[in-house]
Amino acid sequence: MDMDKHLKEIQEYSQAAPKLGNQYTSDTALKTYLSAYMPESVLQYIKPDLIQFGEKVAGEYLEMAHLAEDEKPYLVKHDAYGRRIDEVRTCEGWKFFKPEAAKEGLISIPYESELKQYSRLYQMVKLYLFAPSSGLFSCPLAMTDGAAFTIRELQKITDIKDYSHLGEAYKHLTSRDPSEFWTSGQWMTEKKGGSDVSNGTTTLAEKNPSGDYSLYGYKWFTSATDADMTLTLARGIKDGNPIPGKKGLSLYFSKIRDDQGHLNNLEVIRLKDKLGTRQLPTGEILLKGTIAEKIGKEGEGVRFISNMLNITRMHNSISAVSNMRRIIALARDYSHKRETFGKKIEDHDLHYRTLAWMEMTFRGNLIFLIDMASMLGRIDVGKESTNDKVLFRLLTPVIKLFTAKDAMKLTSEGLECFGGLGYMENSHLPSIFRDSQVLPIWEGTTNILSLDLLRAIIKWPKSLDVLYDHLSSLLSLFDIKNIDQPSLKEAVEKLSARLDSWYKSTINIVRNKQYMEFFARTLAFNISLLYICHKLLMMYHITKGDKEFETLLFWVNRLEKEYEAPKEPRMYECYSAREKMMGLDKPTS
Ligand code: UCC
Ligand code: FAD
Repeated sequence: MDMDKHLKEIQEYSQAAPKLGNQYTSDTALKTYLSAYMPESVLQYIKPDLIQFGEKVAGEYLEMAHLAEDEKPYLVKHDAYGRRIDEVRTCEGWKFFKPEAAKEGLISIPYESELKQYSRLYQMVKLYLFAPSSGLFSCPLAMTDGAAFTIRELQKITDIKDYSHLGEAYKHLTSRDPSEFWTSGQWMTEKKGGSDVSNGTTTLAEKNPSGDYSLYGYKWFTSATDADMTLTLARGIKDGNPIPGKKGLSLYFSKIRDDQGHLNNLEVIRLKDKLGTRQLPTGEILLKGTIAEKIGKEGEGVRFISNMLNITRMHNSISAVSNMRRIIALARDYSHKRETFGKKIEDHDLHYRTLAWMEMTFRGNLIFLIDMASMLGRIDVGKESTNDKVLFRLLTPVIKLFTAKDAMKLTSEGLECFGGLGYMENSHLPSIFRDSQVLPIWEGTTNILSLDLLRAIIKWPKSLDVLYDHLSSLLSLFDIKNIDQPSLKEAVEKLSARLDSWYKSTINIVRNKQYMEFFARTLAFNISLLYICHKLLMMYHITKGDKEFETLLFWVNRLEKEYEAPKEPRMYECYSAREKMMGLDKPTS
């Protein structure tokens, strides 16, 4: 036997790598759902753009995204002569995306509003195609969209001319011209609190004789330190003392650099060393008299910045769902290339079943996203139904938390589909998983968002009725008694019974102040499952397609397995009972 030849052959052997096709044309679920949510004429109009963009994100953009991942940003604090410069250096890969985002209209589309109520869905579909090939530039874009939306909302209640720079900023944020386009930061989190912003914010705002403010504080997490501007919270001062609590906080707008390019009285203390999102220059920033303008109403900073939160939470969901789709696309292609036990892995029933689980899971999340983006589109242009505003408020925290958790499960399973290769950094697969782990944390953790849901329900007690009526109307698309397909009949019956029992028990929880908070998370997951199932039922009603039918059955089955009926908490689960039961060991210190 020729061992040299043998060794040469082994060394030269390489496994065929997974490849991405056009990310629009190859996404059957996306195309099907868009047909249901957009008129054919609108879809035909945007199709050429989606096709060209679907091609770009699978080619040139992906290469740039990999570059951004391989060449992490770094901070240069001093120049050669000892001068403090605090320069955040980013690579070509990262820099590539800002002009591209402007040219592709990734922020401007819903503000130009060419397609009226469909503009937002169009934008969000492009962002969905973009996110996993964006080298995390999707993050500054999320905040940019949030800032543009917040400024536009402010315009509705005040005269924008009151704020000298705000109108100008809006133009930059929504520009298609790369030389004009700005990105925005969102500085909320401080050392003492990212969730509890009202109590955790220690940044102080001192009024200057010119009418603007100087900010003094430490922003503990600021993603995209290289943004052009930011919206931030700071605490007012009265009679020489900080105004305590929520009423002390107002919203401020600030440019990061002055016209000469110097930092606006701030220091970048360090860039964070993170589990994922390594492409993103997340820093700690010391505000040393940063010049800012107060915007919105005095003492209502949290309420005003919530506009931004609701948009960035939608972007979070876009990233979650698109990460699911990306890992499936790669795993599916790989399953056709990798052979084990004498056949392709796609031909092993058990592997195929894993891929199918991923696909079905993704589809439910995708319809949730498209539905919410459509709703936001109607709100954007004032064409919302009476229910849209209530549902959007109720469901924004829900979609954010649900899609983020599903993204974690799915991308983990997705990595496993590549065996050991999925664990290799140079495959660029691990970042899909790592970058998903941030999604349940930033923009509000799962618990905080569950409490936000509760807050919305308490504010509008009728919102549960609105949700119930909306889902019931989808059920009534089918006349249960006359369904002749047994598995469909069973699914519709199950859904109907589950919706009724959910409504009754939820009304009871909301009345029961003692356990309300305890059930917030259960409530959020139950609503997600119910909402998705009913939307899939609607989708099957429209398409009568086999795939839509199977997806519906999958999700009704999931609802049956995961639905959690509210019941009195066990002692070990309850803080109030902890003293008696000692469910947890004592803290170490
Ligand atoms: O993490 C961040 C950036 C990451 C990078 C961007 C990624 C984007 C995705 C891209 C993917 C690649 S920025 C930091 C994010 N931080 C948070 O999400 C904060 C989490 N904490 C909360 O959400 C809290 O619930 C708070 C801070 C919003 C509120 O807590 P409080 O202090 O208890 O305040 P209240 O009393 O509950 O709310 C104050 C007012 C109320 O209005 P009024 O006074 O009229 O009753 C609330 O109804 O604000 C209103 N409000 C809202 N309104 C509060 N939340 C909302 C909301 N979501 N929508 C509308
Ligand atoms: P904490 O609030 O201390 O929460 C700790 C735990 O306690 C969590 O599990 C939480 O769910 C739980 N908890 C807290 N309160 C309650 C409650 N009432 N009931 C039940 N459970 C509760 N922030 C910005 O402002 N701008 C940025 O650009 C930004 N970028 C970021 C980038 C990255 C990579 C990361 C990881 C974070 C970023 N953040 C940013 C911060 C992020 O928004 C916060 O970390 C997040 O909101 C959580 O706040 P915290 O870290 O203070 O956690």
